[in-house]
Amino acid sequence: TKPKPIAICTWAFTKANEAAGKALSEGADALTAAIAGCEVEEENLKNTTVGKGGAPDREGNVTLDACVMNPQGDCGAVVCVSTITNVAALARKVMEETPHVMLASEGAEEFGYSQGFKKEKLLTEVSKEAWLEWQKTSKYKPIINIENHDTIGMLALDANGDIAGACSTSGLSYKMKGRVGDSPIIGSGLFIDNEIGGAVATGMGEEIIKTVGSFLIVELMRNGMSPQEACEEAVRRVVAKNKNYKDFQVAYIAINKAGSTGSYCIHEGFTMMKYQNGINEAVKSDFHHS
Ligand code: SD4
Repeated sequence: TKPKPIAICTWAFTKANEAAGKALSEGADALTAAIAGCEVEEENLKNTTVGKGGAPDREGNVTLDACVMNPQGDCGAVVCVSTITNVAALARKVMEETPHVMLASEGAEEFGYSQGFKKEKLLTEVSKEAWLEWQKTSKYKPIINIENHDTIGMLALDANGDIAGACSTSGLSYKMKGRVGDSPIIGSGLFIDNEIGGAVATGMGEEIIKTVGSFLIVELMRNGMSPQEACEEAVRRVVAKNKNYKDFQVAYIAINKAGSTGSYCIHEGFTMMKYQNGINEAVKSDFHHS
């Protein structure tokens, strides 16, 4: 028997996860539901790590990264987008309407306008002021779990039992101009194999890319691990490769075909949201280091 539809996402994005979960209950396919969840945070001006209102790079430009992957194994991504809010939906258009997987900066933006996306200013007054304040010291040290809102990674299992995912971020605050993290990189920030399951990441993108975290988790599940065991092993790989792991956060969530879910992170403070059967719950993640 098929599991009941499930939506899970990174961090305590209650509304986003509920939007995805409800969409699934109303019959949406997994990819549509995952993108609907991301849109809630992309449009939330108070979230300074996703979409409009995101923290800018060192030079004051907000640049967004996103990717999506569907149950057929198709994927799409956009990187360094500075004028369009709904970048997960834009990544879907790249997947569906172009012969490519990834478009960057102006190319992605121009393609977006041609698809009906609005040109917008993404830097809000609040984010601008925080950036001006940061400029006084210009210390570049990403802070662990600064707030309870961060990159959104969504995984959805729909009524057909199909799995899809989406990931959307403004990246690390005050990053170098042109810096791209793991979130739009298929296999690192997100990976789906509809025969096995899916995984999505949040945290220090450089470390996630180095260990190809989301692909690793799906492969570990293929070899028999539960989503929980696979997330734990992927975090262990990051920790084993970088002795400075106490200074950054990496967190993963995963789901398998049977509807089991898992989450794990380096440092205490990460939460996964899970929506199933009309119940939206926050699941505190276990962690490697205290
Ligand atoms: C990045 N992984 O750009 C993203 C940032 C993030 O929670 O997840 N913040 O590296």
